[in-house]
Amino acid sequence: MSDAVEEVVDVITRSSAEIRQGLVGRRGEVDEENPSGETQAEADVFADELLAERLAAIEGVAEYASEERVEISQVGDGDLYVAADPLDGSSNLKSNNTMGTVFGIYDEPLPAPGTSLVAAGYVLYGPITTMAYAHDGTVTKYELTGGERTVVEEDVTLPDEPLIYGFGGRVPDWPADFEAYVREIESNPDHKLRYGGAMIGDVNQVLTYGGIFAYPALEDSPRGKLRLQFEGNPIGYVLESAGGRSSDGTRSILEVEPDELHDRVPVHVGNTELIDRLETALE
Ligand code: P6P
Repeated sequence: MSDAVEEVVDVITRSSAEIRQGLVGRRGEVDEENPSGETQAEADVFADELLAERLAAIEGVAEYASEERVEISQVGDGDLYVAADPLDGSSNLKSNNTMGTVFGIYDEPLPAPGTSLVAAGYVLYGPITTMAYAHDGTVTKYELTGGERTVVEEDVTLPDEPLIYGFGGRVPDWPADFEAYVREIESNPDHKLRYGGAMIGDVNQVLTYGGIFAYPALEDSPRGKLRLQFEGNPIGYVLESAGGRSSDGTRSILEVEPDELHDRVPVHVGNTELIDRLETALE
């Protein structure tokens, strides 16, 4: 891990402790929308401003961009470009369910394809604060306490036998070919449904138990809901580093060339066999 990449991960580790603590008292909404047209929670703004300030102070970081801000912040002349979803699943705050912080560290100016990621990961605010971090083709899991991280598992790989599935969007809005695929997955008695409304919580279950998470293309939203720079790419990079696959329905999410910073992308991640079958089903 290069010094600058290590410093970014250290800053995110330390910041996650303050983000988690800062959720208390910030469960309301602000009278603003993010660039994707979603109403912002107080905690979204808090997490974004905290990360922006801390990451901008790192010499090796050139740009910071997030789901919560329209423009890319030029913060230095380094060679790392950091994209974050500061608080993924913030709508879960009201119901006190899991949320996360997602980050991608790119080596070219944003918006950038996932193939230019040098590292990516996510912090999960569950019963325990944990991090899954992918770099150099391997995934490490940490427990985070007091602003420090402790390795709990190295060389994390998806279990061979998929167990869970979770699919976003309304069923009536699923294209027929995707729905047929879902029915096939559901028909396997070894699979069970897990969907919690925060991508990071659902993806972490896939990383832990094997299976598939998807927020697919919808009839009224062909690019789905999730954002390429801040969600699709980092999660695709983590799952592919863990021996799984990602797909926008036709190819690895990491191959998708962005047009705009806030592009959406259909997200499907999980065991290779399930993603391969998905792409065949959508052909
Ligand atoms: P829905 C959270 O707002 C998010 O961006 C992802 O974390 C999550 O997977 C998805 O949206 C949930 O969307 O339509 O189920 O509320």
